[in-house]
Amino acid sequence: MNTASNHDAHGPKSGIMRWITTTNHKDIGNMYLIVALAMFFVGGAMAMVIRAELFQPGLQLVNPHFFNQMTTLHALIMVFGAVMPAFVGFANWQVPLMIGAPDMALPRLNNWSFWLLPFAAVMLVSTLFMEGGAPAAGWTMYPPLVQQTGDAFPFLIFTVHLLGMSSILGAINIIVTIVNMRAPGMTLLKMPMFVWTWLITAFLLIAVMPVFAGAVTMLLTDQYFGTSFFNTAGGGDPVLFQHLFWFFGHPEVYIMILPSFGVISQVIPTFARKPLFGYASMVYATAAIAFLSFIVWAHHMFTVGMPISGQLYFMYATVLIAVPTGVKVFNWLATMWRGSMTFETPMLFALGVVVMFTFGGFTGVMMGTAPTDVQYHDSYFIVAHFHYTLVSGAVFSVFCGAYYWLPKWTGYMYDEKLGKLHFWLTAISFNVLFFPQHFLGLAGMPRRIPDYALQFADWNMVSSIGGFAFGLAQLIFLWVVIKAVRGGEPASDEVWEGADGLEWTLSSPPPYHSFNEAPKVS
Ligand code: CU1
Repeated sequence: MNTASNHDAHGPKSGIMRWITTTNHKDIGNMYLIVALAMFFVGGAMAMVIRAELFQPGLQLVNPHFFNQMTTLHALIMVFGAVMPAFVGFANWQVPLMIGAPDMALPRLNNWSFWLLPFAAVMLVSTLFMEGGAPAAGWTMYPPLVQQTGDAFPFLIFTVHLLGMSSILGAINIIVTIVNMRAPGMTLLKMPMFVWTWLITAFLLIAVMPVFAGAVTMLLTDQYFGTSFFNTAGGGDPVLFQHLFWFFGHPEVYIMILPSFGVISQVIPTFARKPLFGYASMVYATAAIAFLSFIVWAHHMFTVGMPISGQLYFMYATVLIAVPTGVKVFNWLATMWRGSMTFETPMLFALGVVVMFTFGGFTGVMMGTAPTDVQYHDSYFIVAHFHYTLVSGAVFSVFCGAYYWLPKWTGYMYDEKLGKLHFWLTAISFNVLFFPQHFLGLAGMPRRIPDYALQFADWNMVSSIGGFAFGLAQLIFLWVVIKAVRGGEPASDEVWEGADGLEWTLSSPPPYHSFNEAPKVS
């Protein structure tokens, strides 16, 4: 495909019009990544406010309502403004390149998918300045609390609709591209793993975004049009909203995690100089995780008073996810086994994902178990858990992919020393930030609270110090990216030595320097 619409009779468009009208997948990928990075810092600044308030017991910096707005917006911005757009940016850049397509299948739709996003993001943040203020009921928007948000409430709903439309249109584009535009000979089971994970993610998006849109529209009609879907006074049930929300919300977790799995399934083989172990099983495990993600939603609701049979079903279904996830972790480890490994920044982040996401998986099993979940529900333990899955699972993977592909995107090598510094400061401060929150939760500290009992003071202070360090460390990433975009040492044809031409879709038997080789030291 060409970029014809990016030209008029007088040649290529220039200035701002070029970016507004572009249909080029690389331009659009860049814009997604820039928005994601900007929103990462906006959402991050809100996290800094949260950790600053929690540095000590007592109310010192912000009032409780503003604190609740911060936790709500931090989550919404990080999920919809930072992590998802970052992976869509990766998809725009890499999916056409990886399948040998000249561009996305629907380039003008691609332009529109992107341009919905910055307006939705700005509208979401602007609710902070509206009469009554930004939503403060948590990103899960449970009624009836969320409807007391005031004037910002309908803007919140509209924002969610815009973000959902952007995601659905993007997902349609990705599916159409992958299904129709693969180079001759690239059968489905020869596609790079990143392409596979995005194909499956796109189906998840199309399946659950409309449910989310429906649920928030029901909130809206309850508030303004006299319906009573979630209003007990009119015969409704607020728990119905939780069912609808989590039918979207649990697959949403995998919408953020599957592309992450895709990225590290590209990176680990490169830096182990071996094909991905168990490629086909990786594909099937991804599909299995996606399927299971639809049938486990009420594990977020064990304490609403559901029948014991319901609790048992959702518990068993949830724990089942450990099987395909275990297949993946095993395959990553088997890929590294006796590989010629080197540890450049992308590999460090990939290893960070494998180790720390898996740890988040363990605490997930603890909470997916109905009888024990009652202990952890709504405590800081769950805050610790989902930050292990979404920060060290998804955000680390965004860093991993960014470092891995920056030389390809910019033509310049990034600063490896600064990259490694970024990784180590990030990994260490991440654990200082979130590991103590397990202890706080187990000791009984509730989540979404601006003040706490004195007994929680010590670990909160440790956590906040880790938080500030984590925030500062991200400025290094910003600097590395700006430096690489501006120039420097040109990237070589084979950036990651010895990995070029890796036929990583090869199936077993593994190559000679793998399992079958005699140990080097005997
Ligand atoms: Cu879930």
